[in-house]
Amino acid sequence: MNATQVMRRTLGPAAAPSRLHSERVAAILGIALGVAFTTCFVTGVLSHLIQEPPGWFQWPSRPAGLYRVTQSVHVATGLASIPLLFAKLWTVYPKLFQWPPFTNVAHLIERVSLVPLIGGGLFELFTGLANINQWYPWPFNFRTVHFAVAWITIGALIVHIGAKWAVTRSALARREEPPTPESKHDALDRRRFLLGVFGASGLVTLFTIGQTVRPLERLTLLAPRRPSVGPQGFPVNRSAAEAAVLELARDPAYRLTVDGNVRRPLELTLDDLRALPQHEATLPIQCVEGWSVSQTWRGVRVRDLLDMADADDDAEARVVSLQQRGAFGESDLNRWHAHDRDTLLALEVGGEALHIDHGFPLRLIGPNRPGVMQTKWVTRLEVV
Ligand SMILES: Nc1nc2c(c(=O)[nH]1)N[C@H]1C(S)=C(S)[C@@H](COP(=O)(O)O)O[C@H]1N2
Ligand SMILES: [Mo]
Repeated sequence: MNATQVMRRTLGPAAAPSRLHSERVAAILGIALGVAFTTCFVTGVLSHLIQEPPGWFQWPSRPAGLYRVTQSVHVATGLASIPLLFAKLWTVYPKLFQWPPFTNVAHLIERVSLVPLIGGGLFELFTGLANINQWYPWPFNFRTVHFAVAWITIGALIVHIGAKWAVTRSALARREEPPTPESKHDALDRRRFLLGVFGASGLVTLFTIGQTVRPLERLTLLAPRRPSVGPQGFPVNRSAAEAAVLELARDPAYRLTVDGNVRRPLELTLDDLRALPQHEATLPIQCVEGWSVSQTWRGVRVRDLLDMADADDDAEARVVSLQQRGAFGESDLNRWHAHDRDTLLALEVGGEALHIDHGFPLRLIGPNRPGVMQTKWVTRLEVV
């Protein structure tokens, strides 16, 4: 084959329909994408439920590292899907412009469902990628819209799988006809193409997963965060300056208030807090954006404070930050989280007082929670 032929084979579907655009390649990529999207969807819905629990849902505080796994899988499967989705679109795009556009009603429905499927898939991957880079080039709330479009995309995916089930099965089951030199060549091309695509997907994973798998940190070439870079050796999601709490956090008049539905409200200075029994726990921060890091924290157990304030045994609590604006200024502790032995209002990390960017004077840290619910600069524990 000369160079022009190679070009035509790879770029010119209209000229000579390349075998790379074959049903078999489309089917294999489709299965990989189906698995990745479904995994990403399930872990994403879970993360959403944890952050905005409906009445029937209570996320447990154990196992302590479970959310670290599910959210790392969410971000990793999303990132790995990017090369898969583009390869799939490239494989099928001659069919997207076929004429006539549909032949019967079932075919029409199948084709119409491609709009939310492709549009939704591209939208989810783009907004997710922008979010982990903390780039918000849109006017809407990321999580609400990312969640809504996930349902649209997965709905369209189910329709698509239903419509393509038979084609996929026969494309995968088809026995090779007696090989000619030409067909052997095509098979080799297809195999190389698929290897390239899965290789790209694997490399994306390898070069980003170090943001959460510590031994691979040095390979973190594509992820925005490295788990050992930041004050006290780990990342900061939002600094004290960005949250506009520098003065409040250093104010000698700082107090922790424990109030709400309690029989003995408390007001504690920093020295009061330091004089209480201290407890140590090694727990991860798992940011929803994909990075995570485990640290050893020391501070006062939330359940001890609830006992001191004489709250009910199954009390739930809201943790409130000094931070006035922005969405992360408070978080809720359900029954399990409020009473877990390792849910702390921490004063120290790694044997030092908290850096102000990590939440000095006091931060929440508890097992099995999204990073965004590990509230920093805590000033109030309101029993609800
Ligand atoms: N008050 C307040 N607490 C907060 C945040 C915030 O913006 N404001 N960010 C949260 C997020 S998204 C994460 S991942 C963790 C990160 O903690 P770190 O900055 O100490 O690493 O803090 C959480 N606590
Ligand atoms: Mo986060």
